[in-house]
Amino acid sequence: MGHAPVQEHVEQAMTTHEGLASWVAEVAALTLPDTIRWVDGSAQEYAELTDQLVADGTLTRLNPELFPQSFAAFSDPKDVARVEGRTFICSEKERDAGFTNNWMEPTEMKAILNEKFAGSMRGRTMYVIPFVMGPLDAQDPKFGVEITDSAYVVTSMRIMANIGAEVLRAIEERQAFFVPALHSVGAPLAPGEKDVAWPCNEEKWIVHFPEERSIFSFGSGYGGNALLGKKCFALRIASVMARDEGWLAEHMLILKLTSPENKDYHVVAAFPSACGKTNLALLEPTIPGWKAQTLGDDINWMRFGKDGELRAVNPEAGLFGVAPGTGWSTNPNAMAAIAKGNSIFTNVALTDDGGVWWEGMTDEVPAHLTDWQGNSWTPDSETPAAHPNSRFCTPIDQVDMLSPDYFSPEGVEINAILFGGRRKTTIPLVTQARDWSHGIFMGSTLSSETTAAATGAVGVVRRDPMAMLPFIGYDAGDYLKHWIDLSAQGDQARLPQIFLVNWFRRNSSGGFAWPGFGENSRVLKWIIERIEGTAAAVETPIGFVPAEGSLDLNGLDVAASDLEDALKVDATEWESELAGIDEWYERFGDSLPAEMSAELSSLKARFSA
Ligand code: GTP
Ligand code: SPV
Ligand code: MN
Repeated sequence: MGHAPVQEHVEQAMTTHEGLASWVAEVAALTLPDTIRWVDGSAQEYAELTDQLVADGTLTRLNPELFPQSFAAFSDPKDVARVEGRTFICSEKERDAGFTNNWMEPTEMKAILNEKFAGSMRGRTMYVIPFVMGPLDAQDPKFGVEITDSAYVVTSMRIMANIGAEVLRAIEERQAFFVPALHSVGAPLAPGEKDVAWPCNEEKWIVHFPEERSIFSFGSGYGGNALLGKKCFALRIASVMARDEGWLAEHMLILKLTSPENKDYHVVAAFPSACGKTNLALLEPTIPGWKAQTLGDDINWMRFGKDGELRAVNPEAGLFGVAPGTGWSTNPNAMAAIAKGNSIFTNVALTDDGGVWWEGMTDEVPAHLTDWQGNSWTPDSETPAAHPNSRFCTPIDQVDMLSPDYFSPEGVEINAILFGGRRKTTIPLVTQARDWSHGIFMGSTLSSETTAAATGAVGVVRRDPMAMLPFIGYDAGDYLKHWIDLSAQGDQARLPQIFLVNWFRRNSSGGFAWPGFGENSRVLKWIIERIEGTAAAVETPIGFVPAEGSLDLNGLDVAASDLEDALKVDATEWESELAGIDEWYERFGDSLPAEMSAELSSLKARFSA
């Protein structure tokens, strides 16, 4: 196959942005696709691509009476999650990637990537997707262009980001900088070779060059590895931009709360992958008089406003949520958004009437399903019907409780920052930090049991600073220092209060000590009342915890022993926790900010006092 047809297509679709035109030509010459298609983002194009994916067997069209305009995809069983071990930050200096990232010398990595991408799109269409993360009318919109050989990626990107012709025009008009993000499933087709439903490669490379702000992803079609606007751009590359430009790119939800007194508050929360962000973001409060609206469920870009207030925007346009556990009783707002259709499900189970199902969707388990691997499934089957990391991909504007401020390029002022993890022991339901510096310490020592969102062991406790362990695009110590230094830009009196939460502590019989989900509104109420100075708290070595009677438990049916299990600060548990923190901080070496080691010393001193 020669290059001539490719060149022809490039010339036809030539953009007036020279950098983009030459990058597209360069990628085409390397990857050798059959055709190039510039993605315009239209509904017609989406219909055409989904039709084609259905014909190819990648997508299954769902029963439109149950899920209008919705599809299910089933991945290769070896391509179901992010691959942290295959993810690299290739900064010029190894030191700048830090101990939390895999690193390789950039020219060495480029040589490997050149070899991997050479001819990798043979027999396929190369799609060019202009996109913007966050509002197009932002002061400094963050543009990207993803090149991919996967139509599944194109259709998913259309849900997750603002893509297409209008964005391309904006890039051209400004001759704007864009993050080049190259993706290939790494499965070239020989002439006449029949494609598989989910092409991918055994070998995966998810690579970031932070100084040139570029992304290369090879071998996987799974969300976090392939929808490059999301984790690769909006967290890893954006965290580096944020360091250089004085803002924050965080793995956080954004939630608006209105009190019975009609006062508005905004809360952001950083929980590791599959630890409850989407659920808290779409909270349905169980306590009377409180209202919740969402602004975002996964990624939050924050900067200080002109009055020293911390402001947040969500750069995404969709939800890429964990399906299992999402049900009408636990998360009715997500279910209602999904029920409107226009969604792509990945690795869920199919019902016999052409709908989808996953563990926890309904209390009643269907008598028969087709599981995510295409096998007949009954409640007696020994494996889950849906993969534990199965996902729904749904436009965020289908969420009824979406705050109108989601669309505001200025974002919203933040009153509270929550850090949280999935811990069976040790970490109480809620703890208020003593002050800002102590709050950053809480974030820096955040820990959680690993989940199915990344490949590898599940249920192992690991430190996950600010829930950003897999997403910090530079040295982790520098990242903590950036949090500390940046706050000097803010009005100190307006800095958000910081809290540590844990919905996942277990009782003595191994069950969840706290009911969670909508009942988490009770914890949010206490948090707001702490900000207002009206809720009582007890000072402990680790911070302020609810005083007896200060947490609103009206109408909640929870055993006193469970409550105690959820709330207690246990000195023995903390003894091993302190040892864990010691070990964690040692790994930072010289790059641990002095402020953080001072916080650890004070914590130890408070325990010995
Ligand atoms: P990512 O999209 O991977 O970043 O995850 P996330 O943080 O948005 O997690 P999500 O809200 O999707 O929750 C992951 C899992 O935790 C789901 O199975 C939920 O049902 C479960 N979960 C969420 N909130 C709670 C809670 O308050 N209590 C309990 N017990 N489980 C919860
Ligand atoms: C996560 O793993 O934190 C996710 C899903 O939000 S993914 O976008 O696939 O990374
Ligand atoms: Mn996430």
